[in-house]
Amino acid sequence: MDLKLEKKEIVNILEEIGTLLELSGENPFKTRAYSAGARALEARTESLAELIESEELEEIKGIGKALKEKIETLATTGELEYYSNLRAQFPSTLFDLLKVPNLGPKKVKALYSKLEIDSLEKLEAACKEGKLEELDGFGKKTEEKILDGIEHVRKFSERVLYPVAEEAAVPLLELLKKQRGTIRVSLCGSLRRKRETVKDIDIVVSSKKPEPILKAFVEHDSVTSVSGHGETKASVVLENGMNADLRVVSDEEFPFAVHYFTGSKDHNTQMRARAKEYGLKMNEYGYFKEDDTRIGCKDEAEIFSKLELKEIPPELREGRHEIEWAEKDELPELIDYDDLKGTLHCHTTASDGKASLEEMAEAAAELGYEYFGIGDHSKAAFYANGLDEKRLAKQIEEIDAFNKKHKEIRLLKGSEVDILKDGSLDFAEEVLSDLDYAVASVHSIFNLDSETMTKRLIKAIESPGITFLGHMTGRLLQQRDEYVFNMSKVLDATEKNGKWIEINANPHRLDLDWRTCLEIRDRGILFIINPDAHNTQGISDNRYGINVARKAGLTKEHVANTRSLKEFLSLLKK
Ligand code: DGT
Ligand code: CA
Ligand code: ZN
Repeated sequence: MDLKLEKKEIVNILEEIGTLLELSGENPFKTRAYSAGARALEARTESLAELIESEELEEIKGIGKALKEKIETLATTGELEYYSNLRAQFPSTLFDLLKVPNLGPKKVKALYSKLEIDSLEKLEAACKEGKLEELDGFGKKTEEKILDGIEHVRKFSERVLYPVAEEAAVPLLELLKKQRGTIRVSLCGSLRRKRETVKDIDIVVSSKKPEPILKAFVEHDSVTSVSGHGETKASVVLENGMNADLRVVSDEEFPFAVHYFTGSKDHNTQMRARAKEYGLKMNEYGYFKEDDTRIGCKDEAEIFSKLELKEIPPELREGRHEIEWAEKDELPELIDYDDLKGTLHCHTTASDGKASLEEMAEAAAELGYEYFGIGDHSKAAFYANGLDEKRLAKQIEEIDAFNKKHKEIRLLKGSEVDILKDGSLDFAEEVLSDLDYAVASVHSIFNLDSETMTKRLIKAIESPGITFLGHMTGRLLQQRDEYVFNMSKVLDATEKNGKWIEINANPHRLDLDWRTCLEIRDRGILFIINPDAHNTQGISDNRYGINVARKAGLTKEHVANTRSLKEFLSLLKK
């Protein structure tokens, strides 16, 4: 019997359904039926296949006919509409609240329905403002406990954003590089592949004497506890709550270990299958012929070339198109970190930025940018002190004055115009026509149905004065889902109207996602990488946007702001 889910997975889903029903205020009998069913199923020693084949499920105390059918559907199809519909009723970030100690479904329901709290961030803010005290059963003490609990959840949550992991990894790599016995060092895992979120840090070192290297690693300042310390491997917990693993291998094995632990798993599986076609077994120690003789490789490039592949950059190793590209010598020459000649979509103190126009411009010039597009909020974004027509006109004058005085960088006039509920814009076309560019963004009313949201976005992108949509899906990593809309229709409209696609480089957003960018890469639509910076340091966030672009296989040619000022201006005119 071919089952899509294992028993344990189904038990978890049944328990979750119980929780979801409790959240939606269902009667306690119904809720309890699911958790009881979950426990009954878990308690049986037979395999799921046996239980289904012998028709015994229904007989189990706690599992009736209805539950039996749901279990069978889950087991055979891997899905259950009832379950997905329930889940879709709540934002996914709401479930994070359940991870806070002592917050059960009942309390979460009260927080959600009475105070509209649906994420850890909102919960934290509400506790700090003392808002929970308004609710029955919550007091000052509870608020303090919840704040501690949030800290705890954050510390031990599964994944962190890329910059958090990178910041923790850099000092470890430096430490390992300077150890006397170290021959080679490489970062591996999702961090080397530049994923948007990272679970743990993987590092491989080559050396003849692992011991002192492992010792230095577990004794590093940032280590709070050691969870494993063997002869060639150590695992530690860092002060930011992350795990880090170090493996020390011989220098002959190093390239294979680095390749293996860089992953991804899917990439590794495909590589192993290809090795097999070449009569080789592949693992983290080397290539092995049928008679077990080992074939060494001096570096990763040689590992690939043994299988007649060009060297695949780590960012592309996600088990997508990379092996096919490497085989046909079609690997893209990935855009690089110093390829951007300018950038757009940045805020100043005129709206919700923390630095003045001059300060932002100076910081951008220091990064080597030739042009820099101001894009403050428009008036509908009143909470962000959005500009009205009059203040925008004044800013345009300031920019003209700046450009007269400064030759090192060209400021471009722009606006981040709010897309109103019906897709019309917060500024009229005549206003937009005074600007060099405009980005249109959704900042409110996220929960429209798909059709309405799709129409709204299309209407905005069809507006003549708009250059691209800002943070198109609205997601906030680990905080807020994308809004529901038909992406391919919006992309069609983007293409048809000769508009661009923003890669918003803010590490909380990384919107558009690299997976989507990869899928649409060859449509001929230009991308633009923008930091959405609200202070001077924020401009450097563009490097996270470059991570996205590289993972999507984009070259310089795909990205509008790799062009010189002159070319860029002529692109904007079109
Ligand atoms: P994450 O979840 O952000 O830590 O992502 P990774 O890719 O760093 O995953 P991790 O740390 O579990 O493992 C590091 C690499 O080791 C992974 O990318 C590929 C390799 N690896 C781990 N487990 C397996 C496995 O079961 N099969 C294969 N083929 N490779 C594995
Ligand atoms: Ca990892
Ligand atoms: Zn925005």
